[in-house]
Parts: sequence; C-alpha cells; structure tokens
Amino acid sequence: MARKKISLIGGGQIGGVLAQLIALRKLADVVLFDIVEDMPQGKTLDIIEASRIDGFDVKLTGVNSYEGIKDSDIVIVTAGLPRKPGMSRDDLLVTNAKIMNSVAQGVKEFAPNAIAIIISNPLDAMVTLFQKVTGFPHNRVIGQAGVLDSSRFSSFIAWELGVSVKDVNAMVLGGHGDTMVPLVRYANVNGLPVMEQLEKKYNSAEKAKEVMDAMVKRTKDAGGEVVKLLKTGSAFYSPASAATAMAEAILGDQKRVLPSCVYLNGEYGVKGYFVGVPAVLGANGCERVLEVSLNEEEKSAFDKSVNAVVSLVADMERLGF
Ligand code: A3D
Repeated sequence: MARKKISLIGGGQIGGVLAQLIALRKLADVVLFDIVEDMPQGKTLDIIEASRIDGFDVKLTGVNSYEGIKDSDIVIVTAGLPRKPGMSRDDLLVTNAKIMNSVAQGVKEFAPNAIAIIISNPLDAMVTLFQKVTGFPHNRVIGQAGVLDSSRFSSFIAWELGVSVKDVNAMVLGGHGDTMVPLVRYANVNGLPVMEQLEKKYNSAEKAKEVMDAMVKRTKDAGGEVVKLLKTGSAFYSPASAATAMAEAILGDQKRVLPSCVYLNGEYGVKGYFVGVPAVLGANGCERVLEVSLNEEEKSAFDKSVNAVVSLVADMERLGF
C-alpha cells in the first residue's frame, strides 16, 4: 500500500516542527511548501539527514510549487504571519486573508481530495475563508485550536494538582481568541472533578474558585504569554503537536474526540459558522460533532465566543474576502 502523503503549506516555525514530528512518527511522506525559495528544501534536507539516527524512512520533499502537493491525503496550512508582542490574533486578518486566499486556490487545484487542517490566524476566519475559496465539503475543512488550548489548560491543572498531565481531561470550546471557553465543570483527573480536588486541596470553595479562575485566565492568555517571551513570533512546538495528533486521528481513522474548529449546522444552536467544539475525527475528517450540555453561565460564555467569530467573519467579508 502506498504511503499516505501530508503536505504542509507554510514552511516556517510551525511547518518545520510539523515536518519533523510527522517524520519521527512515520505518519506519512511529507511535502513542505513555501514561497521562500530554497528554505523548504533546506529544512527537509536537514530533517532527512537525521533519519539514520532517528530511524525513519518516510520521504520528505521541499517545494516552491503547488504541483508538489498533488495527491495529498492531508494538507496542513500554516502560511501567514504570526503575532508580534502587543498584537491580537485579529490584527493579522487582512494580511493573512490575502495569503489564505492564494493558498486555498493552490490546494483546490492541486489537492482537491485532501482533508485540510488550518492553523493560520485569526483561526476561525481563516478556516471559513479556506472552505469558501476551495468549496471543499465542510467535513474536510478543520481548524486546529482546541487541541492546543485544551492541552494548555490541562498542563496548568496538572501543575496545580501535582498529577501527571496524562490523567487530566479538560476541554476548551468556542473561538480561538480572548473569548474561548475552558469548560471548568467537565475538567477531571481520570474522572475525578478538578473543582472537587481543588476544594479538598485548599479546604475552601472560595479559594478553589480563585485558583481555577486564574488557570482559566492563563489558558485564554497562553498564546500571548509565549509571544511576549519569544518576542519574535508565536508558539510553534505545541501547535505543531496539536495538528499532528489531528492528522494521526484522520489517517488512522481513529474516531478520536478532539476539540476542533468545525462547521456547525444547527449544533449548539449555531448554523453556518466554524466554531471550536468536540468533534469525532476519522477517515472522513470531521465525522460528527458531539454536543455537551451547557449550563446558563457556560452557554452565555459560548454564545459570546460565537458572536466574536461571527463579527470576525463579517469584518473579513466587509474587506472583500
Ligand atoms: P512563520 O514562522 O512566519 O511561518 C509562516 C510561513 O508562511 C513563512 O515561512 C512564510 O514564508 C510562509 N508564507 C507566507 N506567505 C505564504 C504564501 N502565500 N504561501 C505559502 N507560504 C507562505 O509563522 P508560524 O509558523 O510561527 O505561524 C504560522 C501561523 O500559525 C500564523 O498565522 C500564526 O498566527 C498561526 N498560529 C496559530 C496557532 C493556533 O493554535 C491556531 C498557534 C500558533 C500560531
């Protein structure tokens, strides 16, 4: 059986780490595409030259032409500028929409059957634009944000409770921006509610809430925290890991339940927008959306986040995209 093929559109920070992760996990052959001449060729050569040491024999190719992405099973898009300190993700809208427009045309022409995972920011708008330009069925266009935001939230919980992060299950829903919704009530350590553990640790419901509120805030600000420290770009190891997990779920038809930015057709009372919700990822991309019962407070936070996505998409449309 021929090996699967993943094309990475954008060979910058995230694209480079993605290429290495996919090779290390022997997931698929990799094509790294960028408009910068020689750079994707240089990065893939560098990774290949470690293959004897790391023990992988998948093929990696760097290209500057869309021809190279033909017959891709999955396309992962990171093309676009990252944030600089002080910028919000939404500040990237105009520049990255232009880039996404050209990327989507290239993918539509040369990899029309691929499943696309979008990472470029502002995420929810870029996913929407990619689907609009390609006309791909909605199940084949998925944004990466929730896997990373949830992993960040899980890390903070694990540190706070002094437990392995492997036993923490915590999900973040909504748009990939300041309004994202970490689902506190459902967060658990192997089934044990996190809030209950915090209350036991501090012997105070009030203190537990204070500690949780701080973790929720840190989760929402986590991207900005890394940008501030790096000074020259945004997070790249963790988003690459997140998208690799999504690609693995799709190629392996794993039916994993991963919070993803997917098209809602009435679920959660939302129709016609891509929003972060728990999705079943398998061979057909987003195969199903799982609904979670939300209490009034959660529902109102989720609706606020959906409204932020709606207004971001409206801004993009006003700009002519
Ligand atoms: P960076 O290292 O700048 O890489 C972007 C690459 O895109 C560069 O190599 C560019 O040459 C390339 N590029 C520019 N225009 C085009 C084009 N028209 N066609 C193909 N390639 C092009 O950025 P990065 O890898 O750090 O981040 C990439 C994107 O991901 C940015 O928009 C970030 O904001 C976003 N990001 C998203 C998350 C999420 O969790 C959603 C997290 C971190 C970063």
